[in-house]
Amino acid sequence: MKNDSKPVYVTRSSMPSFEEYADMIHAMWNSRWLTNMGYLHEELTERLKKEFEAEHFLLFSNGHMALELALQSLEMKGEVITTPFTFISTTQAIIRNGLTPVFCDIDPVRLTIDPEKIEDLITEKTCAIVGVHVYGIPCETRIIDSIAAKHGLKVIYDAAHAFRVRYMGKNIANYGDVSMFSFHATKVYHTIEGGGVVCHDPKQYSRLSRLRNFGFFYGGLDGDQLGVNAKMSEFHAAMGLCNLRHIEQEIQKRKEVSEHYDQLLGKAKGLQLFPAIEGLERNYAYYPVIFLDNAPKSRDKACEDLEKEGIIARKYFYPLTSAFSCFKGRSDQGNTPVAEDIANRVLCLPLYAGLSAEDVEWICHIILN
Ligand code: T4K
Repeated sequence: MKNDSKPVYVTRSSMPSFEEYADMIHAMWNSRWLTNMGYLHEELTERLKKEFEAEHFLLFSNGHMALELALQSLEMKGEVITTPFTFISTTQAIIRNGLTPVFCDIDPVRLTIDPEKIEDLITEKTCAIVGVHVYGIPCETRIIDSIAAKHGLKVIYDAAHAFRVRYMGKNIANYGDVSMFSFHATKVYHTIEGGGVVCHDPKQYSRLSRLRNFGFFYGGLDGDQLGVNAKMSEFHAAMGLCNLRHIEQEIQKRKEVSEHYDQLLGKAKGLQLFPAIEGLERNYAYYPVIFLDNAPKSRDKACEDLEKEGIIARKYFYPLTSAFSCFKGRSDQGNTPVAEDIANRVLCLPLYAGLSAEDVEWICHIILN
């Protein structure tokens, strides 16, 4: 039996060697050009444009600002159909733009917004659909994109978890009108703090590039957008450039850990694991497990038992964002029984490149007992 005093967290940031990072920041250190679209920022932008197979890509200080400004750049008013099964950032970005979230239920297998339920929620006030590729599971993009085209709605994907995900032969960034990625330290690919947006309309791209720089073009004199400071610094871009070199190995190691979990948990009755989805190339960002049995609070019991052994699994995403007190009076909680049920049963197990086989076995032993 395992006897290790170190906590095992839900994830652990991937890091280049100290020497590799120091080498990356060396020239910048001497030049004293630390931020404001510096050399490393521009180089990372070019690399990520290739990564996302996109013409229009912008870096941001974090994923939340990327999403909030992406929504602002679409200049919308009214209601946005969205999922409550997400991190609070998604809903906050909608509300902080003066838009009203209308919560749609999720698919019980994919855990993403249920396209069958979207059309019933469309009113004359609906302006957009905000889907979340939760845990790197793609939304049903083809159906959502066609519903949006039929009703003249914008489609925004919160792809915070979906770096390197491909779906139906395309990079996930190339669905919908705009996709936001988080490059936070807890993500598969990170820049410590950071975010990115892929969009397809050059006018929107231009607005967005001003919004992240106080509303004006860098070096310009007039600001025609109500912007903020959401620029990425050179230190963050340097980490991003280093981590990009290692992303293949990072994902491969996460795949191995995930497959080890699958082997040990796959035959257990009462556990729903990551869904098999045709056309999906995964990034192994999260390892969600759904406790299907009827025993009350079996997810909570498993979480407590793991914690007693120093294993910090996380209930991403409980509670639903529609239940957050800061949204009271700003939106209806919606009718989302599937999302509520999943939020009460889901647990994300530790998953990161250096997680040992012994730890995986110990975690599974605790869960299966
Ligand atoms: N949309 C969605 C769907 C999102 O999930 C998120 C963020 C966003 C939008 C907004 O993107 P950002 O603005 O964050 O770029 C974490 C992350 O802070 C957040 O990025 C993420 N989603 C959310 C799901 O999880 P916490 O409060 O659970 O993280 P924390 O600090 O408890 O860290 C979790 C574990 O990660 C720690 O136990 C250990 C490890 N860790 C953490 C940090 C901060 C590291 O190894 N290194 C670190 O530096 O929110």
